[in-house]
Amino acid sequence: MKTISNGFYRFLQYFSAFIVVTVLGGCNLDTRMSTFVTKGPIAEEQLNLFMLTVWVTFAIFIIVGGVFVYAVIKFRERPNDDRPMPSQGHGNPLVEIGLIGASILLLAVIAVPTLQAIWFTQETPDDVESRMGAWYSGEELAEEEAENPLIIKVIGYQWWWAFEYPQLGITTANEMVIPAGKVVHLELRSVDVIHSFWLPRIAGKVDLIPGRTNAMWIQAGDNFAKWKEKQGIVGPDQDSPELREGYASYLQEEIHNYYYGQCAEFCGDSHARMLFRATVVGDREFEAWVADEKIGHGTPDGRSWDEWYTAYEENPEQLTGDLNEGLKLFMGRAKCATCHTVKGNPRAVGVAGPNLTNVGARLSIAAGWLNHRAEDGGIDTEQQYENFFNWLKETDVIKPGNLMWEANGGGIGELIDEHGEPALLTDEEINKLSLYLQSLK
Ligand code: HEC
Ligand SMILES: [Cu+2]
Repeated sequence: MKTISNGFYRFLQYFSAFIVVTVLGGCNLDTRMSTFVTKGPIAEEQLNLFMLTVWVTFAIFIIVGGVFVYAVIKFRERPNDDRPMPSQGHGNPLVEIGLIGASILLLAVIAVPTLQAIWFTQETPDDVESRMGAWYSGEELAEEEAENPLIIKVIGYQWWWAFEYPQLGITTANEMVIPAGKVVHLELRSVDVIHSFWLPRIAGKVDLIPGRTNAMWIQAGDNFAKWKEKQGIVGPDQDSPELREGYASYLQEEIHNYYYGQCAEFCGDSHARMLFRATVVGDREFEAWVADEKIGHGTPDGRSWDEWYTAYEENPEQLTGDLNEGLKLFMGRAKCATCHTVKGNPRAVGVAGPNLTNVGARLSIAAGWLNHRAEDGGIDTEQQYENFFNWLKETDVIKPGNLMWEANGGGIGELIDEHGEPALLTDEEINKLSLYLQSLK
């Protein structure tokens, strides 16, 4: 008898040590996709609500657990115990009504801030300093657009994201770029199944549902007013160049960054590999990025596109060099342009796959699954080359079931050679395509 209980106690000791080490060991809250280290008002609101719920339930846990432990200790059986059985209570109206009342009260305590938070996150605020007209000077905007915040249409595909900027006439994929401290209004749609937009440090989550447009707003960092409030600077009229400078350096140091997002609704084979990024930059940097996206790319050898295509049709042999060879494959045998758009190139206008304008300047491909971001935040070009190469060689291995490999009739998995025989791209061809893609920046 004694040995069994000793063994059991030893087991309990080890088991609790194990639990403490594993649970607390996982307690690094400052990770890339942490919901605890927030960088924007929506995530902050959600965290506050979560913590309120935690405290309320923790209080219930302590009270119920306390009563339980008290009863277990007080009424436990002792050696030679000849006390009478404690009274066996049942149906005490006072206790029952009291418990019902307490539950209702606690639910109310949680419900009110929950509803407030839902409204807060649903309604895009009209923040005067976030209106496009107030900060965007990249080009003249139509009047009603200047009154709005930046709008981004987020479109979910199996298994990647398109980000359209309707006011600016540009589209990018998998890495959205947004200005720091500004309200951004998102319209979320899906072309196939349900996906979910989740950018943990900034905001989450809203579903992308086929046949329906959902809306949400996000903001990386606080606006000027909120920042002042947190600094303890009171009075709405407080404004000065020094304050503005302080606010600017807050954005620069704490908010400008590269944020990690993820599809948060199971959406098929490669759901776990449907990530995305948000690069948060300053206003001028944002404008420069937009300008780059609008221009897109010229030909690899500096000819005009008309000249290039004339040469391509007359005698492609005269277009030499790795980049020209890569582009010839892109437009020809490899059929890349049937699915991908490259701004600038008038014949690369496919829409079944991600827009590849400036894909060489992005820090990841394959919807964030293959990374080439160097430690200093720039591009690790060797890794980038390898990622392009592997992606083109083994798309189906890197993202099982992905639609670049599988697409009916046009997928890269079904290429043919000049004799009409099935023939995948050779390593040499993939090399040239990879170099070409790297040059798109
Ligand atoms: C049948 C249409 C189709 C064809 C043809 C096609 N692609 Fe794709 N491509 C896609 C789709 C769909 C994706 C997204 C895959 C995913 O991440 O799930 C993609 C993704 C990519 C990506 C990653 C982009 C990003 O932002 O993550 C690159 C690079 C790419 N394709 C290059 C090429 C090249 C080069 C070719 C020609 C050899 C090619 N594609 C041919 C449909 C196609
Ligand atoms: Cu998804």
